[in-house]
Amino acid sequence: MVVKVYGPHCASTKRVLVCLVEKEIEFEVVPVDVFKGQHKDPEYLKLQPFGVVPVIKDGDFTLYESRAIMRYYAEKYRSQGVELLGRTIEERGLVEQWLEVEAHNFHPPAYNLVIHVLFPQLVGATSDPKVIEESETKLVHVLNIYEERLSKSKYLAGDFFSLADISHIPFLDYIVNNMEKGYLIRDRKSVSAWWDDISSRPSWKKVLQLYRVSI
Ligand SMILES: N[C@@H](CCC(=O)N[C@@H](CS)C(=O)NCC(=O)O)C(=O)O
Repeated sequence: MVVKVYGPHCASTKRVLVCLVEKEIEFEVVPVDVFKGQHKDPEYLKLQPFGVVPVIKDGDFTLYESRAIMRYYAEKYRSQGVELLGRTIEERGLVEQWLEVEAHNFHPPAYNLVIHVLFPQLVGATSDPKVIEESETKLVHVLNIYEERLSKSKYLAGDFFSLADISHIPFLDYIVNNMEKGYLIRDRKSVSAWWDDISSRPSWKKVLQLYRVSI
């Protein structure tokens, strides 16, 4: 059964797509144009009632929330493709810890920067300098903690690539390549080396090449 992935051009969806590529899972994409408001169409809301992308359909099974989708496929296809959940219960615990850190500490200020720095450039949305300043301060604090962690281990959860690393890629890409805020990464030696490593994986290159246009 080929997995259907809705809204491939959005950053949260790319998190899912990288996971599918790493797990060697066949998928097809269904375009959802958020600029045209297609994510609020009644038919789409039947799949994702909160009106955001992504959502996946796997036969009769529907699932939304990008991190939940990644966890689902990493578990379902445990023995296929790259192992993304760690090999021991402790490694799994650390993968979960850093996935939570990504969702609750990294993502909110990174998302606010995208909304207030990148979106105004792309679609003329309004920008609040106070939000930009506060978000950058929060992100600096988070990235200083990452620097400490990554000076001791190659990846966030340990010396193995995992879902925790994947989850950061799309928004880090915005920060480094789309918002002229690459210094946040490049000023931190270990974070910078980690970014170079995870962003040069064939899975991310493939997703970027296929679905580069993103918001
Ligand atoms: N927690 C959700 C968030 C998804 C999300 O924010 N998607 C954005 C695109 S990256 C979206 O659909 N934005 C449109 C909107 O908020 O109206 C997930 O991880 O799946």
